[in-house]
Amino acid sequence: MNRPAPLPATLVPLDGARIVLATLNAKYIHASLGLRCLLANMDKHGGAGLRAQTQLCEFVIGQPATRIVEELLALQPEVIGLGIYIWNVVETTQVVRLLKTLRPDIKIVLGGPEVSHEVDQQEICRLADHVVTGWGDVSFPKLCRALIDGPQPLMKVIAGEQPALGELTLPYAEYTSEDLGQRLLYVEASRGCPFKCEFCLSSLDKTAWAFELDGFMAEMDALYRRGARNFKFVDRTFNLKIDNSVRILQFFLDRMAEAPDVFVHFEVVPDSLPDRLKELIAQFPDGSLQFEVGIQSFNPEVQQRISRKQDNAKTADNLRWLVGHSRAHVHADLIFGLPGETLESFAEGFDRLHSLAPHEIQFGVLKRLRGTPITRHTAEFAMAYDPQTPYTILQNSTVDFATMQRVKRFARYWEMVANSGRFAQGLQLLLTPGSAFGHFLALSDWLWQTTGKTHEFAFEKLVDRLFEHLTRVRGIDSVTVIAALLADYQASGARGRPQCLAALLTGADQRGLQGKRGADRQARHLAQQHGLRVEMQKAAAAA
Ligand code: B12
Ligand code: SF4
Repeated sequence: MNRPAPLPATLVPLDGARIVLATLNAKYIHASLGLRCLLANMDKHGGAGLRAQTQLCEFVIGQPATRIVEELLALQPEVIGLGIYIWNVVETTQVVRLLKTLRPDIKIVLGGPEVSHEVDQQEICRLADHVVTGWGDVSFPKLCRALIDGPQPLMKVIAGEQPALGELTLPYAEYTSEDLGQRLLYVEASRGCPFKCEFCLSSLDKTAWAFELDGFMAEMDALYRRGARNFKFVDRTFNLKIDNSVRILQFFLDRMAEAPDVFVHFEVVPDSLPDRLKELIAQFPDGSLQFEVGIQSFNPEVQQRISRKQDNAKTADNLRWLVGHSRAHVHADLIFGLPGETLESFAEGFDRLHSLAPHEIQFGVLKRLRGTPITRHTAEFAMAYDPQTPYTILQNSTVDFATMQRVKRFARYWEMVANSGRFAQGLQLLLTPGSAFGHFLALSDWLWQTTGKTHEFAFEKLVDRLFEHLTRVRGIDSVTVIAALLADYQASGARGRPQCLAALLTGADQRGLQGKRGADRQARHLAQQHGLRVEMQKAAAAA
């Protein structure tokens, strides 16, 4: 869906605004919760009147830095606060460079996870006036007050205060009606994580803190009454405090009858799914609930090495239950490239996960996030990471560079073929019998050798490629393959003609398609809504 990015032309300077809070989101559909938290606390922690002097301004990566700067300067701010994340640090560095060249008098304040660690090693931090590390809800308003009214702050790097959550004003009233209608709404019932997985920034938190539940639920209700239907919980572990999880699930379940288009996404740890939760989960209708289940690795040795505590047997049971007894969409995450993991041990874990049949396997490659304790393995396992964002692993002592490249292509093709959901039947043929990982790696290697591409495959082209691979390379008889691919193709609703199916997509089929066009028109608006839903689901799962 091509939704317009927030066009600069719509940015009208707020009367009396002296502070601009800005960030570059990964896509338009992602609304920044972090900035809204800061905005909501301007008065409470910066003093009366500061909220009215602050304007929120969101951009999207890919927009030219000069345009962004032009728009920021047109707002005539005295202070610009920028939210810095792994996905925007490169582009925002250029924005700050331009701002400092054009208007060195404007105070630039940075914050966000990317600049909360290794501050002295980053060009963007060198260019800025101030960097707030960690939480910004209290420290940003205070800093702005000082920058505007004095006395001028002396410290460049400020450790963000971390108050009890009850001292924060909740940010949800800051979502506009445009946000409610067109974007994924991020919400948080808790912050922090008690677990210590070393690749993850949240491992530094050491504990989790819950927002006071009555107040939080009242905000969810207000959002819902204003028309919000797509909620993504950013809680690191939704199923930590089961009483709270139950109440939150019940809240959304109660609204399903009058609003069947409600969609809620949660991140869960896989080995804790008590019966109270299962009973509720089982009642959610199709398409309304999505779980992101972090597995990361099934290898006990690797799990222990990276301090990830996970009961693999319980994990498998719970996944089986979710897939078999609920209608929730289940996305399971795996990470390739962890220290000590080999291609073979990863393949074993992949096959184990695949046999549990989650709806999607999100195949990630290890990244060395700034500040994460995974660096303690760098020397022992010869971990070589790309120095450019997103700092992806290039090779280590158990996986050489060439193999890493192979697996990265696998991940890309997996997204295109398996996670696209367009090849249900074809995948049945492709991934069996034996090792699903082995079969898909063979397809991946073959696709790369024969096309040299990992992007820009038209669906029709992909159907033809699969046909060729399954018949010529795998030796499966063409009648079986065509039956599977034809079923997939027709289920997809696509209208082109892959070569291998051309003879079967006969005039009669085409007439059938034409006859359906009237109904199609009628269904178009439903399809648009569905498109938004699918995009929401995909976007929600992308973190
Ligand atoms: C939503 C999300 C996304 C969205 C993008 C959202 C957007 N706005 O565009 C999507 C799904 C696209 C995404 C993708 C990825 N993400 Co992500 N994502 C998140 C998530 C789940 C929620 C962010 C959030 O809203 N948090 C809640 C708010 C309140 O916290 P906050 O944003 O940190 O803001 C606070 C402070 O940072 C600070 N602050 C923020 N802005 C500012 C500005 C100023 C001026 C100041 C002073 C302070 C300040 O104050 C805020 C309030 O205390 C976090 C995990 C998490 N739960 O935080 C990961 C997280 C941000 N993502 C992470 C990562 C690694 C990724 C990926 C690389 C994952 C991958 N695929 O491998 C990709 C990168 C995408 C890309 N294109 O390159 C890491 C970030 C590491 C980093 N250094 O930035 C996180 C922290 C996860 C983790 N635990 O490791 N992600
Ligand atoms: S991977 Fe998940 S469980 Fe582990 S520290 Fe990060 S948020 Fe917590």
